[in-house]
Amino acid sequence: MTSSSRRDFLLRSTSAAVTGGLFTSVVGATPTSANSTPRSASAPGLPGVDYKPVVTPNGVALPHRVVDGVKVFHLVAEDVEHEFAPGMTAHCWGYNGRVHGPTIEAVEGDHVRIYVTNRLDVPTTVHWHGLKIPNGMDGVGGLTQRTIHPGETFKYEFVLRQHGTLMYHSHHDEMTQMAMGMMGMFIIHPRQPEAPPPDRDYVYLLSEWKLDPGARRPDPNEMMDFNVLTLNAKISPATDALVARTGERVRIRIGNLSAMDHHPIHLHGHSFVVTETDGGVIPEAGRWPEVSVLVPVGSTRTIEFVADNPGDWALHCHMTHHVMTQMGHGIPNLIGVDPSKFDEKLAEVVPEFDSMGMDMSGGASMSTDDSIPANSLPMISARGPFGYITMSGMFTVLEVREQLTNTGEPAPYEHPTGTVADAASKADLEADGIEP
Ligand SMILES: [Cu+2]
Repeated sequence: MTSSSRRDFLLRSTSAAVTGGLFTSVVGATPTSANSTPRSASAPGLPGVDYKPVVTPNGVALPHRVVDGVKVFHLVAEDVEHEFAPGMTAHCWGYNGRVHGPTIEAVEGDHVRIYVTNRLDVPTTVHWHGLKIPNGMDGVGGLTQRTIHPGETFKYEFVLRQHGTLMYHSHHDEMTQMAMGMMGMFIIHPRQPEAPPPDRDYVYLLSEWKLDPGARRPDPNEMMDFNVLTLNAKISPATDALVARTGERVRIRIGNLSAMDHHPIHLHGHSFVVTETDGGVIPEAGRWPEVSVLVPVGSTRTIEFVADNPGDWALHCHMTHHVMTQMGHGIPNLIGVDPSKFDEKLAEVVPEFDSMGMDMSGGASMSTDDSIPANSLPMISARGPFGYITMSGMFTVLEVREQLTNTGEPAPYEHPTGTVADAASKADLEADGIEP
């Protein structure tokens, strides 16, 4: 199909969809703003009028301009020097100077045109994961298009016929290009929402990497032992916290484009329901309460809940090795071993060695300790108000507060008296008949 016939096809498809009834219910839909005039289903959806923009923690939205009623985006595939957390960077591949790429956000019925410029040294394509689009726009190298050669700019163009939490990623030399970071989220808001938008609408993309201590390139050949597990390409303590005021309705959209691992994402202190997958909205009768949601590779899951429990609540992958960073796994099991002769023996070969004070943090300091290898981080995260938090990787915190400051920044959580677990007193033990 030539580009002009393709455009005709797109235009015909749009008008057919409108006259055919697909969008009939939203033609002339009144936007949420009270003063605005009714707008047609094919008018480009406006932020703040037709939709409430999502928040991508540690990320950004891809800007667009409107040309003759079409939303025009531009993705640039390129080398990116990416920081996973202070002290750990890598030469990755991403889009528009970022790993992962910026979040694309639009509205059901929008006509979008997405230019993709390839500034890499290798051919690539972009696939629009979960989108119901013409086959030739699907971005599968060799199958639905020829690849975008270095220096070329391709044009993808389609009408958004659905709403939901979707994704985009390279679909050429997938194993390498996705392992290098070439992915992002694609959010399509409903033209006419069934319910008011949530107070908070967060977006995460999960991924996994192999980055050996000292290495500067992720290793795409890894298929088992991923050692950097990320939320929006960041590891704790660099993951932004989520924030909510008590009583607010919170939505968290989670996509997973890891190479090999599903991730059970677990939220503390609340229960939630899964409201949609990348296949669409789950009917209310088909939802049930959960505190963990398994996000399979190549899928999205959207959860919603009311933040009704103030405090600092962990949000993390429940696979315990996925909240470690750069953990080595070829280690003998020393649990229960008597280490008393250990230092003596080891001192014969490593004179300076002292096992006292060894822990999994790799030492008390995070970044000033030059005894850890270059471009590496301790396996676990950072200091919390009560000491070391023994999680890194796919871990962040949901900060729920009764009040937020004017800037929206939460103050440190102050636990009401008597609500923090602590050492039991002698009187407690005696009163309850507990013998430690
Ligand atoms: Cu995981």
